[in-house]
Amino acid sequence: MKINGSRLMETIETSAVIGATENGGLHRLTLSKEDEEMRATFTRWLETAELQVTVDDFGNMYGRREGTNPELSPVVIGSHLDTQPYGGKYDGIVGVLAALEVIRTLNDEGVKTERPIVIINFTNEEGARFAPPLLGSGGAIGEFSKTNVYDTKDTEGTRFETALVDSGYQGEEDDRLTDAHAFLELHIEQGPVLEEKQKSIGVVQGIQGLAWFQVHVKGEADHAGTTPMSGRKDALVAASAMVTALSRYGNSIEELVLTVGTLQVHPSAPNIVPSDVTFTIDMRHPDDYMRKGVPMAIHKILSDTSKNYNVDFTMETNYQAETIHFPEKIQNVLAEETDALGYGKELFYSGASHDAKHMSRITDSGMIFVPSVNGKSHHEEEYTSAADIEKGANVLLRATKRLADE
Ligand code: HGY
Ligand code: MN
Ligand code: MN
Ligand code: MN
Repeated sequence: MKINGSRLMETIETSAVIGATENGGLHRLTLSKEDEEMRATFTRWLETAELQVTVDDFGNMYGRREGTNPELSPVVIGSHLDTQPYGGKYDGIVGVLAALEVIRTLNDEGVKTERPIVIINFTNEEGARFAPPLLGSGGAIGEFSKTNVYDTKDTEGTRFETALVDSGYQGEEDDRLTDAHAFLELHIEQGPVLEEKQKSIGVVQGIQGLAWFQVHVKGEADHAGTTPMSGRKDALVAASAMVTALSRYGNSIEELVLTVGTLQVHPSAPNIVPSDVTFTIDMRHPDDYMRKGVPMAIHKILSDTSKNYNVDFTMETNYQAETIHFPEKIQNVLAEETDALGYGKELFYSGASHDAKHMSRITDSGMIFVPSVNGKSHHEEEYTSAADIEKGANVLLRATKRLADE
């Protein structure tokens, strides 16, 4: 039994029209008008595949296919349909639509599984509109509450709950996923490993830990024309020195990655010395012990720099997660099914974060990677070949069926 590759690619291409940018990417922020249209289309696809559709109180969408023994806990497969502001058309989307293709194939073949199968579209995985990232899966397992959700720069100041209600995807807390036999996520690698190793399948061993910080630099507004350079408390000059110092520090430590991805200036007028700057830091490293020391080093850099530029600053941690390790059992299932299909595989840890991290808190979880050309992602040029997507979906089909019959 194999999936229908052309049907899967046609479904992906249909989804890529919703929120399409002129450079072939996607602008489909979670719970935006574009996401609302994607969710409505996805609902139609779920219903056509005879799945029972539910939505929970974080807007996560579930499609359930009954098993011959409905008492057994389900095998859950899925990912996310929301994108970065200028993202690609495969990140997250491949995982959700390949899960749908698995159901379509089982339906076509008239194959029943013992366990139910549930497919999921998680809300706000990207964290590009609301923070923290992986919000839907964190909410589904009760790790995040809606009170600690905050807007990032890309919203018109909409609150998460308002966006949920306005989009029509404010579901019920009782409809959260509470129990699963296993969770599998097919995802593009978003990095260079599979391409370098010339392999089509990644069996993911785990996900590196990370932390998100928000820094607020406090200077003093002044007239650009009358204030001498020497006496200024220029928050933007200070923040620029901080960002450069952080980049130097990130470069000095093996495997550490530090990214300042957003920066806002206030009052942001051409003839006013900036009084306030806020910026975010995304910090990642695979070693939990090593990662623990980094925030202190970052704080020292900010503190020394603030003194040199005569400004104040605050630094808040608004998200952090340990490195997680997927269970051998699931890695073995994925490796054996990949071998049975005759595909080349590589086992390694994920640099990017995924909803499977949260799902691994409640059930045996695992991930299948397919190659990203040039390792590019979170970019409109993101590309994975149809052949590799089809291979990933075939591994997902076989592993799902095997776990649903155990
Ligand atoms: O940021 C991440 O790692 C994920 O791709 N959103
Ligand atoms: Mn993703
Ligand atoms: Mn992403
Ligand atoms: Mn993900």
